[in-house]
Amino acid sequence: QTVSLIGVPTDIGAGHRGASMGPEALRVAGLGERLVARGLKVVDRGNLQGPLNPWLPPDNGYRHLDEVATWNMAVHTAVRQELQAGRIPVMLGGDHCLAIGSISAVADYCRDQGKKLRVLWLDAHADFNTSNATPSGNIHGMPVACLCGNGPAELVGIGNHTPSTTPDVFRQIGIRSVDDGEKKLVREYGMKVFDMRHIDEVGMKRTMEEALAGLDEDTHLHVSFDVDFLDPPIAPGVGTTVSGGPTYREAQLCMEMIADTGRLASLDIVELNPAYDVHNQTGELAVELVESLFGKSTLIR
Ligand code: DIR
Ligand code: MN
Ligand code: MN
Ligand code: MN
Repeated sequence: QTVSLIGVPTDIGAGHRGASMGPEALRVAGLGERLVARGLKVVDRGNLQGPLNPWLPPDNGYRHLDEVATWNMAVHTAVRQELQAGRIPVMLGGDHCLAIGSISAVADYCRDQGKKLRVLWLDAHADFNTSNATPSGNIHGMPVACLCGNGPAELVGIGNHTPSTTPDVFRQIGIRSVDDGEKKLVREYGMKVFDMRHIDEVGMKRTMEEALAGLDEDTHLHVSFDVDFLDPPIAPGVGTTVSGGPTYREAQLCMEMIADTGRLASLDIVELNPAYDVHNQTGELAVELVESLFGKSTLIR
């Protein structure tokens, strides 16, 4: 199997500068080499290019909408091309708005191939905001809503189908920060949210069994890993830390159980912000977790 690393060096969707340095921090932490050590073939496609961050206030409820659309069209095309060639695209983010491009491409590919899609959204946030509900205008808080058709035409229309996908494909894990207006939308759309309270009550093992239930050999599994999923003391290198996230061991178990399904077919690693990190600690942790996601275990391989 071949993995394609695709750098997406942008922070236009975020409220803090610096996630644009994420792709290089993941490379410096040895992501490519560690995947090679897993027995995978790795091709690094380098970084996509797009507009710089104009750092403007929200306009009509959105910050940088045109720039976000331009970046995501590039992401969509690149991901579609790698999937078509039979490779596993791994996005090196970049802020979480890039999931609009990657998941719209994955959804189009699944439709063409007659495959089912399951998306695991590992995040402190639900990212289900709209221009009305958002407290910030930051589009990294909106990708799930956009993918489900609730967003601006410039983003909802990316790819061959509108909406790109439906709420039922998502399983959101580790959630602990949902804005007031966003809460209503999450309920209205019936999002399947495994929040931190659920993880506290039933444990990560049972949570992942529930989130992974119903996968079969026709399922394409996409993981969208927002690094702010992790508990802040172990992962300071993100712009929007939220206390009370999964511990190191809970995060490892989460990744290991995903690997055990054998269905992982595409991945986003997003919101790593080296400007907030300490000696690339968070970059190195993200790489360690991705090794587990690709099947590293203590006793077998
Ligand atoms: C907040 C923060 N919900 C917003 N969102 C995210 O601005 O929409 N932070 N995704 O990482
Ligand atoms: Mn933010
Ligand atoms: Mn987040
Ligand atoms: Mn996110």
